[in-house]
Amino acid sequence: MTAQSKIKVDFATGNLSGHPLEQSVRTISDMKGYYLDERARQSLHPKQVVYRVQIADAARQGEEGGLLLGTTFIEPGLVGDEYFMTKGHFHRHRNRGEYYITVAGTGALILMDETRRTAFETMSPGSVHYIPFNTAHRVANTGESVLAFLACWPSDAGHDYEVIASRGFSGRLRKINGVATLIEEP
Ligand code: PAN
Ligand code: ZN
Repeated sequence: MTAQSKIKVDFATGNLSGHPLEQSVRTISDMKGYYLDERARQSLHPKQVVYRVQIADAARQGEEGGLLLGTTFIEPGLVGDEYFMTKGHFHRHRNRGEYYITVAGTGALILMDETRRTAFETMSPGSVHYIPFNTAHRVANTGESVLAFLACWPSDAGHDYEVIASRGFSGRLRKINGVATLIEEP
């Protein structure tokens, strides 16, 4: 007996299709507090999309032993000299890792361990990134086109946005003389 998979990935764009599929959107107004230059953020249209996330079989969230698959699409753009980026999070269960696989565009995966040491890996189509447990992760689009990446993570990992929302990462990825540069926060 053969069964047809219900979800498909378009490897040109990263787009997931089929069902069940859950989609969420983060706009400029959702990103209040995440950028250094708050006036630059306010000068952009509040409904401007920063990123979208598609999650296959999101009902599995919280299920021990399962895996989730999603695609994130980050628009190109800047808030001051900071790139459009995801909010970033630790997993609520700190001992849960994750894979990111870049499909389209160019970007940077910013990683911060629990001692607040921050580093980044460059992302381009085909690049595979392992996010170890106990590590906060955020992605910035450093290119001129949409950055799309697939993610696979344990369904019971959960998302803890609190630490990043209140303290941020210890470094910000900024476009300095045209180059993505990690600037340590004072
Ligand atoms: C990803 C992220 C996605 C959006 O699926 O959730 O890229 O980023 P934020 O969750 O930080 O807004 C993932 O890391 N899941 O665990
Ligand atoms: Zn994650």
